[in-house]
Amino acid sequence: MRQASITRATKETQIRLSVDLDGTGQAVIATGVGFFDHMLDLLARHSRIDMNIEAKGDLHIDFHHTVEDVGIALGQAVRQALGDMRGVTRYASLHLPMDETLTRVALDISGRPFLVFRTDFPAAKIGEFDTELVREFFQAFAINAGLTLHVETLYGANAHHIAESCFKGLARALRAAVAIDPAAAGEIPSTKGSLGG
Ligand SMILES: [Mn+2]
Repeated sequence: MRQASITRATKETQIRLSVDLDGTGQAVIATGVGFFDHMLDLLARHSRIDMNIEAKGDLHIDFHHTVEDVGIALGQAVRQALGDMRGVTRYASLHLPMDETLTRVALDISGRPFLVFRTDFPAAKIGEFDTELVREFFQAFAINAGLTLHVETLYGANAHHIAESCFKGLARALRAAVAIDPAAAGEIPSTKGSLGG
């Protein structure tokens, strides 16, 4: 069963979260940040990873701790659910169009975390949401999930579309990369015989 639950409590945030990599994309999301809930809902729906995410953070300061800590906990859950990564497809990449925006996402479930994030936003805010937090989420998620993750927005004009293309691109790449490769089910997809560093 490729499932995991994480509970994480600090002075800044309290998070309860669970994932099922072999789900259908059902999402129950409540972070207190409307735009972030919208992005996480897309992430679950398009990855087909079931996600239950409940976060209570210090939103009276700003959204930074909540967004980053959900990224950390969600990454930890995905890594735990992957186990020894036996049978996974491992690599995936795609271009994700969203109206005028085009974002390319490439990822490797490598156990060797690395983020390249080449996405600029034409606005500092989407509603109350700081657009710089998109990168913070991707960084926290990639590092804790053990992903090598490259995100590049080739062009785009609308900040909402740009953010959405990044999250949907991540979701679709994750869906393909975590899928069990039927030709190699039971095998660890590495000549080293293990993934994880
Ligand atoms: Mn939208």
